[in-house]
This record gives sequence, structure tokens and C-alpha cells, in this order.
Amino acid sequence: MVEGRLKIVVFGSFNAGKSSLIQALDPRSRHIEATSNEGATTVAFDFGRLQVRDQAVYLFGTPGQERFEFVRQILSRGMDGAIIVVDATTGVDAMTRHLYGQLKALGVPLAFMANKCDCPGAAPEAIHRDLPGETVHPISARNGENVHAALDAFVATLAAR
Ligand SMILES: Nc1nc2c(ncn2[C@@H]2O[C@H](COP(=O)(O)OP(=O)(O)OP(=O)(O)O)[C@@H](O)[C@H]2O)c(=O)[nH]1
Ligand SMILES: [Mg+2]
Repeated sequence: MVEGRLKIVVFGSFNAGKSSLIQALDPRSRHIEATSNEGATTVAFDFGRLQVRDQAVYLFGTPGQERFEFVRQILSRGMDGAIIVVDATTGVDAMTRHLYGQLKALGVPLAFMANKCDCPGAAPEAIHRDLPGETVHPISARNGENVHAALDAFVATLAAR
């Protein structure tokens, strides 16, 4: 970790709300399209920056589609913490479990965000039940509810390490 700076990488299944979360945390964030050197595949990631307590937090949003494993690997380098966004209307799926397993194996500090809690069918408590021992913050990236408080709580755990 560089003093005063944190790199946090946002993971999650396709459509979970990773880009929306970064947008909610940093309205000036960018969705970046990058073309691979083969010229064929266009891959995208999100970049946001904000101040949390006395830390400059750099947020990198990864693509959710399985085939972009290589992008996730590149964006993961040197991360201080990872957020896994889960769609609370659909719950913990195979991709979420795959990402969770990988990040656990790396030993990186980790928090879950149960997103889309503004939706009537959202069940953040089911996500919590499926992930024993893990921190799950209920949020809505759409209306911004709890997004800053959740990030703040996560950053506090990183700073305390
Ligand atoms: N109701 C509701 N919809 C949301 C919320 N967050 C995201 N969405 C919607 O869910 C869809 C996917 O959101 P994105 O932020 O693009 O999801 P993503 O995880 O970045 O998707 P990929 O990058 O394609 O994997 C969009 O239609 C969003 O408008 C939320 O908190 N509530
Ligand atoms: Mg996205």
C-alpha cells in the first residue's frame, strides 16, 4: 500500500451493478473502453476516485463477463482490497462464488455489497446467509443509499490493518 492511497477493485457478476456503484460513489468516474492488441475485442473497465477519511481511494470496476478473466487479472495487480457486488434480486450465483474463491485464495481484504436494495424483490439477508462470516452491506447504486457508508466502513477495516 502506498501511504494515503488505496486501490480497491470492484468485482461481481455481469449486470450486478459494478459500474453503477462506482458512478454513485464518484459522479465524475469514467467508463473506459480499451481495445486489445488483437484489435478485435473491446473490453471495458470503470475508474473512479474519491477521498474517504484521510485516504485517496482509487476504484477499478472490472467487467463481469466470464471471458474477461484476463482483464480482471490485470486490474487486480497491487490491490489493497476487493468489493464483490451481488445483485440482491438474484442472489449469490456461480460467478460470484468463483470470484469469491479466487479472492479468498489471494487473501485480499474483502467486502460484499448487496445491490439493488431499492427493488421490491431484493433479499440482502439471503446473501448474508449464503456467505457465512463475510461482511455484506445492503446498498442501492441507483439511488445512492448506503453506498458511502458502506465504502467508509470497508476503508476503516483496511486502514486498521
Ligand atoms: N433498481 C436498480 N437497478 C440497478 C442498480 N444498480 C444497477 N442497476 C441496473 O442494473 C443494470 C446493470 O448495471 P451496471 O452498473 O451496468 O452493472 P455492471 O455490473 O457494471 O455490468 P457489467 O459491467 O456488464 O458486468 C443497469 O440496467 C442498471 O441501471 C440498483 O441499485 N437498483
Ligand atoms: Mg460494468
